[in-house]
Amino acid sequence: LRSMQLLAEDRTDHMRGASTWAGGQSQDELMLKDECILVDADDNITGHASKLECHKFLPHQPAGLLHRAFSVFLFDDQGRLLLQQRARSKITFPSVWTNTCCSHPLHGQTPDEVDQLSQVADGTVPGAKAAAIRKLEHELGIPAHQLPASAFRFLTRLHYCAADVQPAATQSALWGEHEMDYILFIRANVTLAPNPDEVDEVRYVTQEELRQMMQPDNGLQWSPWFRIIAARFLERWWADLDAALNTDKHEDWGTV
Ligand code: DMA
Ligand code: MN
Repeated sequence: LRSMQLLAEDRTDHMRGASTWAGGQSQDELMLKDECILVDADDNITGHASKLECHKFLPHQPAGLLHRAFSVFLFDDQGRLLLQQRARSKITFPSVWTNTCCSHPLHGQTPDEVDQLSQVADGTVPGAKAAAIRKLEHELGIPAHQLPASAFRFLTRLHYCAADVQPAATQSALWGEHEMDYILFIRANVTLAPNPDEVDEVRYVTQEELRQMMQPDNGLQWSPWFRIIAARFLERWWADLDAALNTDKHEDWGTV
């Protein structure tokens, strides 16, 4: 709950034009510590900046800073997709339902999480995969040995921007995402131990169950990136899951 307080204070401070940020608790600390990789619209690396800087949507920076991200879609051996509901204490997009795990490859990690464009062009993206393994363990408690890098399939990149309007706090969006999102599929049977700082709920769903869950009348909130990916790609890739996981049929490494 400390995060929530800091969040409220921080929003107020930004509205007054000041900027104070008291670190100390995990979500706030990660906002300062995590150094995201800045890119241009062609995914060329232009530098790095804190997660806080990247995700602030302010008058002088209305779309934040474009940075790299990844979105993992993990399926079990029955072809069900693992969803998570983000923790209510997340600073950006709290409480929304979304795909298995999302985060950012970071600057300055060991093993290296910064992919060169040659590693995008050849589809290997070891940096994005290493970041995915790190965060699947952090958010969902999946041991790394259950997630060999070779089991991930890099499908494509999506460039999107979405403001996070949290009506309880303020009418104006102060946070958002502006990302070059690497979409990774994996099929693995895993053990879960969700981290309550990150995840409120997890659920395996079939395609039909997801369709039901996403009906507007049942009132669940969905992350904007998940809604975009669901509308543009997920249905056809999931319907053809063996090919998506085991062949190059749905790979598109050249297009953003
Ligand atoms: C950011 O995810 C990445 C995407 C694709 C939205 P996140 O906010 O869950 O990142 P983190 O868990 O590192 O805060
Ligand atoms: Mn981001």
